Amino acid sequence: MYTSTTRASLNSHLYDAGVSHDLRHLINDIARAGKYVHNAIRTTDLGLAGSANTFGEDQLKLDVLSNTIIKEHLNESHLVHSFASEEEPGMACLQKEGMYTVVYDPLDGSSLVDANLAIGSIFGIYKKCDDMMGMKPREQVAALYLVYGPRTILVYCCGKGVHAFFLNEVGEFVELQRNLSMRDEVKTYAPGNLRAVADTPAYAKMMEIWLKEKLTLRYSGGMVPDIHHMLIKGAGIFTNIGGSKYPQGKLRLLFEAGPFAYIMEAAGGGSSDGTQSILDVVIHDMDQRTPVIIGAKKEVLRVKRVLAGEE
Ligand code: P6P
Repeated sequence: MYTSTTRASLNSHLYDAGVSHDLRHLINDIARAGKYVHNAIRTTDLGLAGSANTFGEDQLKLDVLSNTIIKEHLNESHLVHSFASEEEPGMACLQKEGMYTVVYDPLDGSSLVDANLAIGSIFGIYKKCDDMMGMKPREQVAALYLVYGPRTILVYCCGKGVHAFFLNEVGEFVELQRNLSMRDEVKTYAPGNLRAVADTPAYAKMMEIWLKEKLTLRYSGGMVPDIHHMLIKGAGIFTNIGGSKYPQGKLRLLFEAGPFAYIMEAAGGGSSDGTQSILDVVIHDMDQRTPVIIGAKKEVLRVKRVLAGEE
């Protein structure tokens, strides 16, 4: 039985880690929003909201509710100058005096909820700006995600290690594991957008290599639990590359790939869009998609070589 008295709270951890007061307060406010999303997942009836997001995807009631919950908490923090949500078009200003710009996917993988699979919320935090065009995910000052599964876990990074917390019995995020780190090992693989195997021979070759090496498949269809799995185990590789249906891959640079690349590389792993670190991909569109290769650093390099026909 865990008791919060024996484990540092998220707030005390952030304070002891020397995170600036403003960023500490913002992360605490995002964590508070996560508790309400955790509750919404368990109590909101499933089904379509009757609206569509900027990608033309049907929004579930939960997508809309999660987006609203997070937006309200960002507003209440009085620390957010502007934000961009995967569920809304463009950027919006919250408070002129705010110090940060927050980009987020309020409920990634929400279509998995009716199958009772784990899903998550993803956040990237930048110094305040009014226009992100020309910027890169490397400019993030923090990134965090929550994964809503058998337990609700929050993982954050502010550039001083990657740390995990769980929502305990009294509704407090308490420390689960400090300094998550990636070994250069790949025992499991999480290959997304497998439909691309049919029209991308190099992807088919990569699958053959992993099958011949008898790696263990660990793929749920939810980016957040699938990458969290690697960070907690300290090994693995995750891919979601382009094909005919999604030429640039299915995943979004700003809301999904950028925050995870920040966290994964801070944990000693690697990330790539097939050419360069995802952190160095220039943002030219808020809805930009990107191929994603992320996980153990050496394996990311091998995937890059195979996809480039160099191996
Ligand atoms: P595929 C969920 O819809 C999502 O955005 C990510 O969470 C996940 O990794 C990906 O799409 C799944 O893509 O092509 O495997 O269905």
